[in-house]
Amino acid sequence: MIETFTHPYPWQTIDHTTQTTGAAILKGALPPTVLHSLNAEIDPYLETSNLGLPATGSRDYDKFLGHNTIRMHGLIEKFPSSSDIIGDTKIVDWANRTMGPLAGEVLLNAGELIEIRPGEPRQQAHRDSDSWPIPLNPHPFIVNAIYALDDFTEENGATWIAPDSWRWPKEQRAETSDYVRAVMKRGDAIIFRGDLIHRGGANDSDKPRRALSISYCAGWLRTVENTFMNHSLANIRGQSEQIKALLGFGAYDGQELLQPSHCYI
Ligand SMILES: O=C(O)CCC(=O)C(=O)O
Ligand SMILES: [Fe+2]
Repeated sequence: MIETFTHPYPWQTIDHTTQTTGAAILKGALPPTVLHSLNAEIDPYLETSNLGLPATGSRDYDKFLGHNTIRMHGLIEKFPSSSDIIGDTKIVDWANRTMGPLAGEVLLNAGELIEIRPGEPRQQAHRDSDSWPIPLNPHPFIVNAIYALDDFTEENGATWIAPDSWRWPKEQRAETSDYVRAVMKRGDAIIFRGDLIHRGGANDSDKPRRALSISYCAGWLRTVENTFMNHSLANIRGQSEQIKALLGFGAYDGQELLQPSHCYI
C-alpha cells in the first residue's frame, strides 16, 4: 500500500515517507476547479492537434514511451491551467526539501501530459533517475508528481511503484510482488523519489487514462525537457518568478534557491 494523505497535508510525515519508502499519495491535490479547467483545455487540443505519438528515431525509446500513449511537453504554453500545477508552492517546496542536500536550486525536469490509451501494454520498469549516469544516492536528484486527471484503476493503467527500491543495487530488478499500484481518484497525485522503480500500467479498459507527470530535478542537471525551446518568451514573460526560475530562466549559483530578482527575462 502507498501511504495516503488528506488535507491538511502533514508535510513532516509526508517528507519522511517520501524520503524513506519513497512515495505518497496526496488526496485532492488538485482543486476541482483546476482539474476541470485543465481537462477542458486538454480535450479540444487533443481533438485538433497532431497527437504526440512517439517517433524518436529509437525503436526502444518509442516502445518505452508507448505506441498508444499521447505524450506532450511545453504544457504551460499549451494548457494555461498547468502553470499553477507546475508552480504549486507546496509541491515545489517538497521537491526542494527532498532534494535539498544535493540540489541547490531545483528545475522543472519535465512537465508531461501522459494519456495512456486502450491497448497499451505496461511500460518497461525504470527509474526516472536513469536519464543520467549518476550513482544512486541517499538523497534523490529527481522527484516526480503524477496527477491523475482521470481515475486511476488497476485496469486502466494505474502506475506501478516498487516501494524502497531506491535502496536496491542499481541492477536489481523488481518482481511483480514488489510493486503496489497507485490507484487514485481524479485530482489525486502520487509524489515520489525519481530513483524509485516504477512504470505506467497497461490500459486494459476501453477509455484513456490521463495524467500530468511533473518532475523536478537538481539545478545542475540537463533537464529531459528542453524548457527553453518549448515555451515562447512572450508567454514566459507573463509567468510568475517561480515558474521562470523552474524553467531555467535565471542564473545558477549552485547553492541558494533562485531569488525572483535573479530571473533574467
Ligand atoms: O504514466 C505513468 O503512470 C508513469 C509513466 C512513467 O513513469 C514515465 O513515462 O516515465
Ligand atoms: Fe517514469
